[in-house]
This record gives sequence, structure tokens and C-alpha cells, in this order.
Amino acid sequence: MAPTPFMIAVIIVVVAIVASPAMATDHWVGDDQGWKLDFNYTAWAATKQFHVGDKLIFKYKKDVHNVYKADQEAFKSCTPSSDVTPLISGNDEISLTTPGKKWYICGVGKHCEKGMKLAINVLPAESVSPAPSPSSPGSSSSSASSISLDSKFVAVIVAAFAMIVVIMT
Ligand SMILES: *[C@@H]1O[C@H](CO)[C@@H](O)[C@H](O)[C@H]1NC(C)=O
Ligand SMILES: [Cu+2]
Repeated sequence: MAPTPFMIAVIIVVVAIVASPAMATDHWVGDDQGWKLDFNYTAWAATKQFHVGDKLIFKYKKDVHNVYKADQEAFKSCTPSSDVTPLISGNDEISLTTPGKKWYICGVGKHCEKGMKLAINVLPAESVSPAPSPSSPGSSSSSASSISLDSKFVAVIVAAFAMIVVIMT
């Protein structure tokens, strides 16, 4: 049977959903442990890559903890700046919109001193088409990540064609 416009629309939506994790990642801070005491967020962050467009999600019991965006000074001293409004919902999402270092601390009691603090380095957005960059030894890592993203993209497009062929035959 021939594909109807509706079927093609469904395929496009499915492909968009499948492809989107390649563009942006949701990072549950602490993974299944969430945002809590007795967890090493430095070690946790060291296993992740953060990019512009990704999201941090802090999950915790409301009223037990909170999340203050901090600067390096506030992070070191565990003293949230008085002009920062904490996030308190227990399911706080933070979109990473700019590259660079970001700091987050819990402002309850001595939680930050006890290690409830997170520092991350946000890398530029993962781009589908590799940005032209002068060839230098330092650029090798960024081109490597572009290649893996491109191959993911190719796989998605091949899958979409395969689905169309299956529907048409
Ligand atoms: C947390 O992990 C980091 C990196 O693995 C390590 O350097 C640090 O000592 C750890 N902190 C604590 C409090 O265990
Ligand atoms: Cu806390």
C-alpha cells in the first residue's frame, strides 16, 4: 500500500523523537540517587559530558533540600549569594544555555559543607554539521564527537527510509 500523508507525518514525528536524544540530554543529578547527602557529585560529574541544550534535573524531597545556582566563590564558601532565589520544587529543571563552568549548592543547613555541591563544565552545543575549525592538535576531540553524532544521524535517516520502504511494499 502507498504511504498516506498521515503515515509520512507519523514517520517524521517518530524520527524526530528518536533523533532528539542525540541533540540534548537530560541529566538526572546523582542518577537514581538524586540530590542528597552522602553522595560525591564531583565523581558523578566526572563521568558525564554536559552540553549547551542539555538539562540538569535535581530530584529530592521537597523542603529537605534545595538548589542554589552559585558562582565559584559561593561554591567554595558554601554561602549562597543573597540575591539568588533557590529552586525548591523537589523536581527542579535547569536548562544549560551557555558554555562554561556552572556551580550549584544545597542551601539547607550544612549540606553544602557535607558535599551537596555540584560543579560542572558545560561544553558548546553538539552540532550536526561540524563547524569548520583550523586543523590543530587541540581540535581533534571536538571533530571526533561530531563524527559520532553524524553517524547517529545517518542511522536515523536510514531507519526512516527503511520504514517508508516497509510501508510502501
Ligand atoms: C569525590 O570524588 C572525587 C573524584 O573522584 C575525589 O577527588 C574526592 O576526594 C571525593 N570526595 C569525597 C568527599 O570523597
Ligand atoms: Cu540539602
